[in-house]
Amino acid sequence: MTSLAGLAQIVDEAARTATAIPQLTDTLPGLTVDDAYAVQALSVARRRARGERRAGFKMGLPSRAKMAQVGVSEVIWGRLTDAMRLGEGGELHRSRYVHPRVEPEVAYILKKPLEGEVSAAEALAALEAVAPAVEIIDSRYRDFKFALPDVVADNSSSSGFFVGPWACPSTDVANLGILMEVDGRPVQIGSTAAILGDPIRSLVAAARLVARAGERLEPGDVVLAGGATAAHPLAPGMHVQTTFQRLGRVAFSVVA
Ligand code: OOG
Ligand code: MG
Repeated sequence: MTSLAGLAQIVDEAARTATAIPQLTDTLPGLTVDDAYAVQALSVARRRARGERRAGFKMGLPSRAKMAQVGVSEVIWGRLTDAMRLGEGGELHRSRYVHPRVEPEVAYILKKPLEGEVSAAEALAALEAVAPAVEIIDSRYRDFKFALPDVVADNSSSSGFFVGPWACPSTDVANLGILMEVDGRPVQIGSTAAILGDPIRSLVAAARLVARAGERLEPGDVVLAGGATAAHPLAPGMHVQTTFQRLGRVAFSVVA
């Protein structure tokens, strides 16, 4: 059987070279979710060895819209590096991805650590700031199709993120309207309440789930709370603008 390190190399190379691969579970139907998280950790260690730095964590599939879109119904998480952070108002290069999609999220940045079982009040007290954000997800699997262990091993499709203006941590983001437009045309409309009822619950879940992997959320970490709506496929020439009630907007253009 292929080692976990061997699987980490496969998913990391697929991401690095923007090449679609078959699902790991096609040939390894017994791959467990725990093994998949170990593969994820090893693949992100390869990025770190190339000089990428820790930037935080992303939560995945916190909303029904997202679960329905990909057919996996469990909250998952992944790791962010500084190389994934894209410049707000800037450009996204389509050729660096296999089949990128964009989804509206809420970003938190921490000023205190969070570890294990924490309350929503403790999570709020650990916040430095909150911001509107969009995540660029790019499953490395052919046709964006995967089972739970596949997507977890593939760092939960992490590939990029744009963060808008940081706001005061006491800003209530529990139920804010979101409008995502492509070239001025609405493509997704939703609310931050789709994220586990309130995105702060996603931060609480992040503290709990990363602790299972022996890690904790650290001061300076960015945590993406997860997609509030289904994700929208990206193509060169598109201008994407996502407006969040109260928080402001995040915009970028897609180039070849
Ligand atoms: C898995 C990652 C999901 C989210 O915010 O729900 C995710 C995927 O849809 O490829 O990032
Ligand atoms: Mg996401």
